[in-house]
Amino acid sequence: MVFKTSQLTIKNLLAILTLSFFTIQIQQQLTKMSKEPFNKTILNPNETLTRGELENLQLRHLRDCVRRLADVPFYKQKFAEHGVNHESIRSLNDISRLPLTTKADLRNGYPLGFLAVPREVVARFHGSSGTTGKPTIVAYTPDDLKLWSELCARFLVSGGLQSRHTVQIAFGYGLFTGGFGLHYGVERVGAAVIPAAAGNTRRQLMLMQDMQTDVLVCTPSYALTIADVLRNDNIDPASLTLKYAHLGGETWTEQMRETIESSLGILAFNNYGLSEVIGPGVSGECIERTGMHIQEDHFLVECLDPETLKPVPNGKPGELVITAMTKQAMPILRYRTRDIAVLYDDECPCGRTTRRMSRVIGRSDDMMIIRGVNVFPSQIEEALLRVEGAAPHYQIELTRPGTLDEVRVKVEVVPEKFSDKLADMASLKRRIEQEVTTITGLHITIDLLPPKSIDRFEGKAKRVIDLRGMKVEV
Ligand code: DLL
Repeated sequence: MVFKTSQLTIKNLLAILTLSFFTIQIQQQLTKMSKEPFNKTILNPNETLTRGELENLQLRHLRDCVRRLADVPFYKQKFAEHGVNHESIRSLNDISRLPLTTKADLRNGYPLGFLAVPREVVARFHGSSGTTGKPTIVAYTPDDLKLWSELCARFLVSGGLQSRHTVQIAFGYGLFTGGFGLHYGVERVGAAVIPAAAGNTRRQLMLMQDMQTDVLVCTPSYALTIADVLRNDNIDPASLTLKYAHLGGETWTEQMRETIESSLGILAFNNYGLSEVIGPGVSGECIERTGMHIQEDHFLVECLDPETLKPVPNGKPGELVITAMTKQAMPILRYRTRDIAVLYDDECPCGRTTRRMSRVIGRSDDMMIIRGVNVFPSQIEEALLRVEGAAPHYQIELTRPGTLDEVRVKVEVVPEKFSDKLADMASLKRRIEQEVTTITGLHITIDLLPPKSIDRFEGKAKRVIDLRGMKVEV
């Protein structure tokens, strides 16, 4: 799908960011209500380098990375086409001379075409699920695994983790990088891990109560599912010892954060990453929650217009393109993540000097073009959660009855507001539709559903049901 940067979309995105800013202020108030004094330790001195020191280190890492990639067939050919080698990288700006890498390139190299070390040196494989049924395989040497734990430990510590804590990991353990990545990150901090894995929500709650879990690690949608069961079973969140959650792996909004925090009585921190680059550990929030600090000593992050592939002006949303410079088994150059976010380079009061990224606003490939307007699912979520009575459980259904995309949003009503009075439900529906129009500029039909009618998620949520390929009667 082609990304069209329409005026309206940029306006909408800026509106989201402005709103997020105010929500961040509220979040900071909440921080003061933390259940224990917040530990502001910074794990690695590289997180506080001056810009000059950092750029010198990055340049060394980038040149070394290009040198190590020269024998990987894909890059060997691309370097020849672009007329570059490691010696042509004289400044960080020279990154624009290097080739981009896409998911399709990795797929063409399936399974191990991008391996940059002899296979005997590999210590672990992971993979990300793909639309083709075959995962994209990624590989790690023992040093890569050490680095990965260190990077996860950095963001965990920046979000309050201390060695005396007990951490319950409710991510899938398997090819998915979430479970193992966070597991070793927690161990690196010296905290205790409960490798609960995803699913069996009542058992998760039992473990949380019996083992006095301090920190929960999972996807935001699974945190919401856990909060739902807690409320269903009439468990008082104050009876839990839970203090923090480190959530990532999928897009979520500030409104969703508020819901998770208030229903579990915790502080929830966002962290970001992707398997092709390393897994979780690319960036994560500190206590200030003014964006996720990027681990810039290992990753070079560009923010490009997805259509022109030129850098977007500072502070504007664009596609993140990431170079993993220091990985041994599978370094990657300029990987097109498809994730749309904004980069911030102003000072953060936490003391880290690294640039930060906003939460992911959407993906250039899940952007919907509805009657010519670009809409991201996160904008719809934001609108829903602004209306009292709408639950954070929804599904966006895309159809194409003629030549244009049509959208319907199915959203659950919270149990306290669900009523058999038609007038009440009609008024709620109207208020939601108005809010969606304010944020997206479009009239989108809302279908209200009774509580608990939409499937709950244990891993990443599936919010968009795309029926455009199928014949649909409407
Ligand atoms: O989801 C790695 C991860 C696991 C990150 C656990 C954080 C926590 P993949 O399965 O390869 O890897 O999916 C990567 O997930 O390109 C984003 O679109 C999305 N994503 C990851 N973290 C976030 C986040 C893992 N915090 C894809 N906010 C990425 C929004 C996220 N989207």
